This record gives sequence, structure tokens and C-alpha cells, in this order.
Amino acid sequence: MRLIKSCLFMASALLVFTACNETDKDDSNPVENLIPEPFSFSTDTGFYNLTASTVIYADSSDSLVTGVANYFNEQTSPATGFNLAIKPTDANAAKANFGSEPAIYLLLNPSDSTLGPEGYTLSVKSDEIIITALKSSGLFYGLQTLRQLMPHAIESRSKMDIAWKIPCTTITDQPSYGYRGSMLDLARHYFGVADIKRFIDFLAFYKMNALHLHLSDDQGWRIEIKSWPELTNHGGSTQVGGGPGGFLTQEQYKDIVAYASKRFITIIPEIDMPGHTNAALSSYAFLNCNDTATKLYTGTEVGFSTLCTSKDSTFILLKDVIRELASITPGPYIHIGGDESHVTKKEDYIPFMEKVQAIVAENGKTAIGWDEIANCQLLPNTVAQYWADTANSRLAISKGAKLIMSPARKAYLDMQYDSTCRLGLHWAGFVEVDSAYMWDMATLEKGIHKENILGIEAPLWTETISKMDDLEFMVFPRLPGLAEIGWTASEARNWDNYKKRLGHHAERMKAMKIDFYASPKVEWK
Ligand code: TNX
Repeated sequence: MRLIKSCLFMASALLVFTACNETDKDDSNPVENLIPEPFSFSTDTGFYNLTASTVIYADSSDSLVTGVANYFNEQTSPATGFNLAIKPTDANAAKANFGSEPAIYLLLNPSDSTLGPEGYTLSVKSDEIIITALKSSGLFYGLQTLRQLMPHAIESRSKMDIAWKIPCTTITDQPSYGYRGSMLDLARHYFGVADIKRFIDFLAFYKMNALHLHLSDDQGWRIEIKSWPELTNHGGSTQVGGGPGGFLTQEQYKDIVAYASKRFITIIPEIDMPGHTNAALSSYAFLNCNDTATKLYTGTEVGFSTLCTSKDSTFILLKDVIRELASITPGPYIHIGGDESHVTKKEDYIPFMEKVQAIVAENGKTAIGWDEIANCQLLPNTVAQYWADTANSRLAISKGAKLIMSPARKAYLDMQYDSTCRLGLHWAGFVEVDSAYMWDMATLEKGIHKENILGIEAPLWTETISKMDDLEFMVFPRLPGLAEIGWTASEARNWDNYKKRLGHHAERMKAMKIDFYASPKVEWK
């Protein structure tokens, strides 16, 4: 919703130049260039000038609010050189203090749930900034909006000597969908803790709240399982192309979970099965029906491997894997894969996936499976992830399941932008930045409606992606658009408006040192 009350920039342009009509309108006010676009906003006159004397007043009724304030300091102090004081407050004390000193107020309003658990209001006035929300997550998103209202140099990691002016505005915001995520495939090429954390920072900036880690596949097993050490010692020792691979220790995984949680992001671990399991089959011979360990695999074919679904010993290992994973995963979900099990007979696949769903439930977690899981009996909360097969997805809905929407032809970050793209695959087509943006989850497929959908997930498969620069090139600039599809109501979205905002985003991505694809579909500023 665009509520343009007044426009200081237009007014100043009017003084310098002659006219201020639609064509030469200055659209550089950051309020008009937010991604994702907020539910409603106004562009007001004036600025709040952030200086070293700004105090952040954090609502003391929830200790997470101080964490949110700390995170804002962490994000902004490298560029500003300030370390803003953080002081406790409550709603009444804050109100009494309004107008008396330069401050950012982070206030919880437990009696107002109209904007939901992730919504917030943000008011920037020349003498103070007030963010209110039902929960600390809403305050966090309000501060992410504030970051985007600041000059793009705020994303620099070295001190910048500029005025930190924030344009006055009133914003009311809340997401359209509760699940907004991405997936990183650590199995085809391994990415370590620092890269994963950088990826998490990207998601947080665009108000995404889930990171699905694809932790096992034919080419590698990437999470330490203490009771079955060969899964990583052997199964984690290589990757596509034959490089050294790698894996996360449980301590590293817990560190990632904590890092994500500070940013209100839930980690969803995936152990893919019964196909996509060559790394495990190579690590323990007994997982194969013929008791012979396979060779490690460094190619990119899919669909050739399967666990031996008829052996008890397979389930003994899987129970340990899921128990250990559940014990280090505070989030509600464990993803059990289930895709492309082309060499598992259907009569074996179905009882296998049903048993694994039950093991997940025994460990207090909810299972997610790729859309093929719809062929099984589903436990009441099991979630199906739509990636390719609409019939499977409709079947899952008919069994009462909710969907996570990851249609490959729109949401796969490993699809090439066009035929000249040096990275990526194109089995689901080329996905230019406009195509990745111009769709709506609730109308893309017949029989899949908003009430069936938890939200969006944009997966990055890494068959062709082996380093962070390449990852960034595939992820940006599609990720901001996919984040907006999850956050902004579909009626409020259109490509022409979005592409202008994305064009203004270039400087911000550069300040973050993101190696993005400068798509010709966008007029970069
Ligand atoms: C299909 S999506 C796969 C992955 C590949 C991906 C490449 C899915 C559930 N399975 O194993 O990496 O295509 O785009």
C-alpha cells in the first residue's frame, strides 16, 4: 500500500530544476524502495539524524528485546563508528520520555495482536524513532526496515564519515506468509560455518525466517553423528568434482543454530532418504541390500542410490541419526527428503517413509518431505514441499498436509538466469529475475490455495556452485524478490514497481560486497 503524504525529495528537486512531474520524479527516498515492500507506509517530511548520542530503549519485559537492540548495534556500528547505549524501559516510562532525548524505542505491546507475531509499526520522527510489536521478532523486523531506511553505506564494514539521516515515515507491516526460507545444499559442495553465517545474514536482512540445510546426499554426508562416525569421516570426505568435502561438527551446527536464532531464523536439517544416500551407503556396507559398500561419488547424476529398506539395521542407524539431530535442533522440523528415489520400489518406499515419519514424531519433531511423500500415509502435521509434481502436492493437500512452496521453475536459485549463464542448471528452465518475481504462491497451480500453504522456500542446489562468490551470483538478485513474495501481499506486488526498488538496491548489495548478477531486466542505479 503506497500512501505518499508528501515528498521532501520532490520538493527539493523542484527548487533546483523547473518542474516535478511523473517522469523526472526523484524516487530515491529509501521509504519508497524497501524490499520487501511494507504493508503500508507514508513518506513524511524531515529526517531523524542518528548520532553517537542516540539511546536505544529496549522493553525490559522480554530479554530478547535487548538481544535485538544488540544486533542493531552490531550491524550498524562498523559503518557509523557508534556504540549506541542500550537502556531498559517499559511502555509507560518510554512514553513519559518521548521527545526528551534522541532515542530509538523498542516497545512490546502484548495487548495488540492485530499485526501478528512478526508484524510491527515503525515511526520515524525528527526527534525519535519508535518501533512497537507484539513480539521481539516484530521489533527485529522493524529494525531491519530501519537499516534499509539508512544510507546504503550503513552496510559497509568500515567506518564511513557521512550523516546518518533516516527519512521520516510511518510504517505498519506484517508478513503475508509465516514461513519464508531458503535452502542451502551442503552435500554437493560443502560450505563452512563462516559462509553459512553470511548466508543467514542475507536471509535476516530480507525478513526470512527459515534456513533448510540439505545435509546429506550421494556426494557427501555433512553433519557429525557421534554414534556412526564413518558417515562423516568417510562419507564427508569428498564432494562434486572430487574436492575434500567437509562436515559440520555438532558443536558447529549448534553455533549455527544459535546464530540463526538471534536473527529469528529456524534451522531445518535434512537427511535425504531413501535415495540420495550414496555417501551413507559408501560409509557402512550394511546399509546396502548386498552388504557391499559403494564407492564414493563425485558426479552429479541423481536417482541411482537407495538404502536397503527391508533391513532392521538400516532403521537402527536412522533412529540414532534422527535422535542425535533432534537433540541439537530446537526448531520443530526435521526434513526427511524422499525425492527422486528412482531405484527404490514404490512398495518399499511407502512403508519406509512412513516409518521414518514416525521416528521423527517419536523425537518430538514434525517431518517435512519433498512432494513425493504425498504417496504415503501422512501424520497429522507432516509438511510436503512442492518442488516439481503438482499432482503429488494436491494429493498431500487432500491428506490434510500443508505445503512449502518451492516450484523449481520459479524458486530454484540454482536455475540459470539465461542460456549464457556460466553457473547453474536449466532442467526446470531459465529463471530470469522478472520470472522469479512474477508469480503468486496461491494462484500458480490449480488446487493449491493460500490456506494450503505455509510459505515459500528458495532452494540453492550446489552441483555447480563451489564458492561463496558463485553462491552470491545465483542468489542475488533473485532472493530479495522471493523474500517479497513471502512477505508482501500479492495484490500489492507488481514487477514494474519492484524492479525500480531493486535497481536502487544495487548500492546496498555493493556495500555488502555481494557479487550479484546485474540482470538486464533491471535498471540499476
Ligand atoms: C532436483 S529438488 C533435486 C536435487 C537436485 C536439483 C537440481 C529435489 C527434491 N531434488 O537433488 O540437486 O534438482 O536442481
